[in-house]
Amino acid sequence: MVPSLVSTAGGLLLLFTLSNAQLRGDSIGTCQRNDGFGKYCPTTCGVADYLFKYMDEVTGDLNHFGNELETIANLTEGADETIVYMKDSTTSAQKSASPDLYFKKSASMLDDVVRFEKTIIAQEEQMFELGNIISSNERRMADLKQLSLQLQQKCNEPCKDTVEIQPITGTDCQDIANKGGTTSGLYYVKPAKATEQFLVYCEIDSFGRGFTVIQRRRDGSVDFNKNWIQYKNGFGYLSPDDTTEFWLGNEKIHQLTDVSTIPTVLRIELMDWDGNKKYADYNMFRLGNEDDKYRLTYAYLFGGDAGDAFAGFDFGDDPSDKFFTSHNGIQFSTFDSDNDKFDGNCAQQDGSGWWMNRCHAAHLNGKYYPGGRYTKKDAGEHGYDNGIIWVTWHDRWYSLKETTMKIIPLSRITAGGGQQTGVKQFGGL
Ligand SMILES: [Ca+2]
Repeated sequence: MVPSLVSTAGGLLLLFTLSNAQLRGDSIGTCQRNDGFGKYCPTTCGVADYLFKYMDEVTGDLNHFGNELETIANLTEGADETIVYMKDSTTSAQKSASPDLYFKKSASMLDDVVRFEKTIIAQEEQMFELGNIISSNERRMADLKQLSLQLQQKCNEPCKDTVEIQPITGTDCQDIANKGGTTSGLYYVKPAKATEQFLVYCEIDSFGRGFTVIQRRRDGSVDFNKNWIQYKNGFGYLSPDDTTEFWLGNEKIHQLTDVSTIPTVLRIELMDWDGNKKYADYNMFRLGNEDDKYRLTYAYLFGGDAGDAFAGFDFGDDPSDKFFTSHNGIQFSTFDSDNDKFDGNCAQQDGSGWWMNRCHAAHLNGKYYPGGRYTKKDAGEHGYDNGIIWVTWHDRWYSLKETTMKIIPLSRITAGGGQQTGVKQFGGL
């Protein structure tokens, strides 16, 4: 193609040269001699002849040139298509490729702005809620201030909540009743062998009988799983209105009962979860000293309707059950002082200090089971952690609701009144 184009260009150059000659006319002075035109300067006719002479060739070249242009045009058309394609590609590339840094930044900022807008709306909602809470708190604070003022006024009044201890003292509660004490409440007593006085709850009835209370269970508020020292000294709470649970203490009970001249009666009062009440009186009740591990002794069941659980009980498991569950003559045991007749540790497994044999038919310091009924599962796999038991009334899987253990001189037990109307002599049950 290139040689052809060169020849075509040469033909065109010739054409222009001829045209110039034509425009100049017959200006001989400047005419150049040329072998193609003869020995004369060409004239119009001569030029025409000359052109006719080359016309076919020029036409051919023109046609060829036209073809070439057409080819080029076709190529251009392809280029257009290419350009369109490239444009599309660029757009597509822009769409798909990662945006540049600034585009990213601006997009990110937009996202941030949207997010901040959302955050601001959320925070406004929160502030509204907080505002409500603040209002609510302010109202509460106002109420509390009002309460505080009321309390302050009450506090300014003389306090009436001090424990009232009655002024009369004696060797025990009967002695206090004998001295004129008529009100049940807290008194100081000092038994003959005691080195110092101690506080007790005296239950004084209208017949002038003064019971010294040594044990009280009411609601399970005091844990009776205590050690030797605690059972020795006593634990729980003495209250002037008899509303609290306590164990007076083995040493004090020993001092109160270690009176050779005056027989003492232990009265046990029991209440179940239906409100039924029963009691048992044991005559000649006495607790040995600490060296004898506060051994329990009594002479016999003196009265009551609760049955003689202290004498043991035949559970049907073994003929020796009754003998090994009796309590008379048995030493006191705690989990840290095992004085029982059992290979194991009754106090530890049953969760209380008590006059443990192997182990018991009566167990008034047992675990407190609200509602009364408990199962082996509640009490542990081997029936440990027994409840408050008095098996001659309720079975061993029934824990009593309330118990009281109190003492009184034998001489006063028959004075009449209250539960004494039901007292029967031993053997009459
Ligand atoms: Ca033992």
